[in-house]
Parts: sequence; structure tokens; C-alpha cells
Amino acid sequence: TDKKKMSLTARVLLGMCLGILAGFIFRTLLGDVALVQEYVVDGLLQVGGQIFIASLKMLVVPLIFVSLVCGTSSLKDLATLGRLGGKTLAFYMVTTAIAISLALLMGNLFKPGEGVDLTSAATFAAKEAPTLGEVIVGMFPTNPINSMAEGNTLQIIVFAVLFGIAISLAGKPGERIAALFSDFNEVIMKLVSLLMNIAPYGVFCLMAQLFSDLGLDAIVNLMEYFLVLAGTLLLHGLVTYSIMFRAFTGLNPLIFLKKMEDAIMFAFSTASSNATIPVTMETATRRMGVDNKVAAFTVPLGATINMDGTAIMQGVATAFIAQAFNIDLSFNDYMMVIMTATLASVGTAGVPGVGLVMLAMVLNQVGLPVEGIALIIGVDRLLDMIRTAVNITGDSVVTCIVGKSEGAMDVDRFNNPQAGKKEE
Ligand code: DAS
Repeated sequence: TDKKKMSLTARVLLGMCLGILAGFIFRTLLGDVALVQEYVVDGLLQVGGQIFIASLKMLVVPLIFVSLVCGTSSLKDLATLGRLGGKTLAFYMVTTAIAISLALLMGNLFKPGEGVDLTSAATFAAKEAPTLGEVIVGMFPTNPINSMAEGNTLQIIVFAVLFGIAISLAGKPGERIAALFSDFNEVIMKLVSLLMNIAPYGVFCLMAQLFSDLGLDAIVNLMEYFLVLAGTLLLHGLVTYSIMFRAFTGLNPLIFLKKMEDAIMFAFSTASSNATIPVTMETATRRMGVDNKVAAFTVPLGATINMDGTAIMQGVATAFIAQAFNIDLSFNDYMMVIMTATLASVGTAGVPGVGLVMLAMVLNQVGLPVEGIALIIGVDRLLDMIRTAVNITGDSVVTCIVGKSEGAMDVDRFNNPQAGKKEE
């Protein structure tokens, strides 16, 4: 039949909306039906959601390794790699610094923490923030297989880059291996496309389970904090990135945001930058037209070290907790917050809830009561979903900027609305 088939985006969006609706029904109308809670919410939906996330995570390690070896081995000289790496790191650090400065500004402008009751204080074990030395040494794998088994993204990136360089310098044997990785990469991307077809059902399960548990009353109590944070995330995600995108690529940011729809929905649903890597990669290469040799480097690196949304949460949450406990932070304290938040984000992978772990490090560093996190944990899940979407959008903006500046972006493909769009 030639009936218009719904695009994957439309089906995922439908799954999301139906999931949220089902969640409300399970929570309001069926909240005290034990059977439904046990066998549907904590049974069927939980299993469905976990299978979906597992199917995405399953691809992350092979995709990062294969696409990065494929990309690096196709670079003709080490100078290109150095320039690529330098630009990427510079843009990631600048966008994160802008993000957290914006957050501290908004947090002090709107003062969401004033007059908050501190009844729900609890203890929080804060880990020490890693030092720069620890972060750098931690990037080098002692056993690459172990790095892959553990899913240590930074170590996999370092090994894949070195392995790719060796391939490009190894003459005939290198050419044979490079050809093998190029075919391997095509197969892995085909697997990504196949697995994306279960997304509508996976997103339905994730949203239904989340909204059957999520108490919106928690948001009511923390409405100011929620609104200031969500507002700053949207400001950064829509305005800062659009200005940067336009300024550095000269291309239309609205086309960029429209083409980000799949990746944003996956990031929002999974609240995991890492799990979204396969979709962010496919979006950057197939829909935005960025060459794999750039995207294979910038996307996995960004998912690990570039978390603008998380940095924004840490800025607003720090201001909120300082206000709630009536503690005045000095200018130096705020500089320490910016440095610690940026450093903490480098060392941690993009998985659900990691932002709160890093927040504990930041609060510890500036001497704020870490138990303040207990005040905001009730609304963090929904905010985690929004900030993860901002995190991967930041990664994609820098991917396009670096790709365009390296002449490794097919602008016609970018301007073609149908390019790489997933039909049934
Ligand atoms: N969920 C994290 C991510 O995947 C962000 C966070 O926890 O702040 O990027």
C-alpha cells in the first residue's frame, strides 16, 4: 500500500505521549490496584524499558571503537588530528563555561532557594572531585579489552585513536585493516538503524513507568527551582547554541534543531548521553552530513566530557542550596564551582543521575552542605531528562562547527530536510 508511512520521529513522539498518558492513568485511576502496579508497571513496563536501553547501550562500545578507528585511520596526517582535537576540546570547554556562568547568573538573579524549608535534610556521601592529573592518567587504558568491558568511554577513545593512527602509518597491512573497519562501520550503523525501530515501544514503556511513579507534588514544592533550571536549560539549548551554530557554521540553526529531533527524544527518554550515542552519531552523519572522521571523534568524546546541561544544573543547584542554607558565596567560591563542575564533568560518563553525583563533588569543594541535595532529588529525574537532551545537543553543535571548519560537512545534505530521515 502506498499510504504515507509514519516516520520514526512521529512514532517515537506518539510512543512518548501515549506513555505519559498511560503513566498518569496508572498513577491516578489504578494507583492502588496492586496487580497493575506489580505486573504492569513494575513488570511489563520495567522490562520493556530496560530492554530498550540495553539495546542502545549494547551498541555503544563497538560503535565508538569501530567508527573512531575508521575515522582516525582515514585522517591523512597527524596535524589534522591535532587540529581536530584542539578545536573540539576548546569548543567543549567554552560552551560548558558559558553554560555554568549563565546558570550562576540566573540562580542569583531569581534566588529560587530563598525561604525554602530545610525539613527533608539527609546525609549524602560526597566523593572527592578528581584532580586534573587523575583525569588525564585515567584516560590511558592499561588493558583495552577491560576498558571495553567496563564501557570506559575515554579509555576506548584513546585506544581507538592510537590504533587508528597506527593503521594509517602501517602501509599495505594498514590499508587492509582500514578497509575492514570501514565495512564493519557500515554494518554497525545498519544495526543502529534496525534497533531504532523498537524505540517507539521502548519510549512508551519508559515514559509510562516514569509518570506512574513521578509525583508532580514534588515539583510544586520546588516550583521555583524547577522553573529557573528548566528555563536556563531551554535558554542555553535554544538561544546560545543557535547563536553559536549560526556564527561558526553560517548555516540555519532552525534546520539543525529540527534534525536533532530523534536524538533529543532519545536523550530525553533515556536520560543517558551514552545510550544516545548511536542516535547522535547517526544524526550527525546521516542527517547533518558531517563526515564520520569528525563525528566519530566528537560525539563519543562529547557524551563523556561535554555536559552543558549538567553544568547548568550544578550552577543553579549550588545557588539554590547556598540560598536555602543562607550561605553567601564569594566570587572565588563561584570560580571554584565553575572549575570543579567542568573538571567533574570530564571524568564521568553520561548515564542517568550522574549529575547529582558530580553536584555532591562541587558542593563538597566549596564547603556547602552536601545534604542540600536531598532538597532537590525529588524533581531531579525529569530535570535529568531535559539536561541530557541539552548535553547531546551541545555535542552535536560542536560536531557541526568542527566538521564545517574542517571542510568535512556535506552542506547540501544538511540543507536537505529528507536526508537520512528514517522511514518505516
Ligand atoms: N544523565 C546525564 C547524561 O547522560 C546528565 C546528568 O545526569 O546530569 O548526560
